[in-house]
Amino acid sequence: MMHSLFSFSALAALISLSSCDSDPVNQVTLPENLQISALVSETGLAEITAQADLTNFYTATVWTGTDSIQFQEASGNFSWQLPAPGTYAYRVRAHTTATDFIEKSDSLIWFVDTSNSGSFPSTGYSTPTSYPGYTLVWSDEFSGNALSADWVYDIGTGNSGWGNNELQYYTNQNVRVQQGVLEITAKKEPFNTSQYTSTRIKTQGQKSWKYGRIDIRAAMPQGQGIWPALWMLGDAFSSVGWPHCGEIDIMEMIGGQGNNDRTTHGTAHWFNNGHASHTGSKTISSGTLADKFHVYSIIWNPQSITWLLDDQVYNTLSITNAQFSAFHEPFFFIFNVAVGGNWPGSPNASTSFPQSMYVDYVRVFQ
Ligand SMILES: [Ca+2]
Repeated sequence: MMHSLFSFSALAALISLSSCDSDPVNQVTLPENLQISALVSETGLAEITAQADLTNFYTATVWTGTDSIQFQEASGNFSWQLPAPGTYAYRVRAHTTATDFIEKSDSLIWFVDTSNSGSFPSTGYSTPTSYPGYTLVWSDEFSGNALSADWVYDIGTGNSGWGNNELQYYTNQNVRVQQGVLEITAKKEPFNTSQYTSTRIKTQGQKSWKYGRIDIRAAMPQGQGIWPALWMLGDAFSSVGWPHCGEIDIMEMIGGQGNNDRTTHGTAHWFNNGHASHTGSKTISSGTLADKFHVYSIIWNPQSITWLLDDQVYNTLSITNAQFSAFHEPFFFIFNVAVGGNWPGSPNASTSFPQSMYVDYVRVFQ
């Protein structure tokens, strides 16, 4: 998609003063009616077009941080490959001579639309439907066109943004099941007192499990302030609260640049004279966790919880000590996409909305 940028900036005309007003040979005829426009392709090729009357040639300056690049063309047509997505100030001058000109300024914006709503990856890692020594005791392959009765919703903003000062309002509308996948979408749209909406589903009161191998094949959203999570809480949450009930985060991602969009965090939270936690993380070598499906797994047994990304172990917690009693009770699933909050921070201008998390399947083997 091409993005058209038209200048509305004020004309800044610089008039070269003659040294002697009475000398007719020093009178300067300046260009008139300078119009500038620019297009930036989705690959970052910037094309600036300038036109003015009474002009002999044009110069353009594009700023890249503290550096600038100058161009001169008789035609008024400039093209340049921008080095990276972002916003670049530029200025065009229409000249009669090198020192006699009028000018206008505007910005080149190379915007990369990373919104992934309605479009999930066709490739990625996958895992088998059976393992030696295990029985598949429950799964959701999301092969219908609606959520099954195993899932219910958390609605609203929770207490203090679900305890994390998250920004989204959870509705039962930002979710769909189609083409074999569950899609949960974070949108930038005002709703009640929130500026974002999303959905959080859970099996609380419907289905819960103690121990097993759990595989979740999913493709992530991405971007600063986007916080998808595939996780579990102990059934005791409703009676003893958090963190006494225990929490197992099979996958959390804190979206954003650098390694954020390519790192999964696997964490356990529990109570041990206060909140205790244990985290491990795994960063893929290239791309982001949105590019392909990956399988986020735990192997949870009476001895330990082990976290895997695409069958590669990256974190283990021994749970045999008495402080880990919560992890020897049933847990239910929660799948959600949060926006903002204490851990990721807020979205910024680089964050594309809407952003969707796709889940191809969740399987519990015991
Ligand atoms: Ca599926």
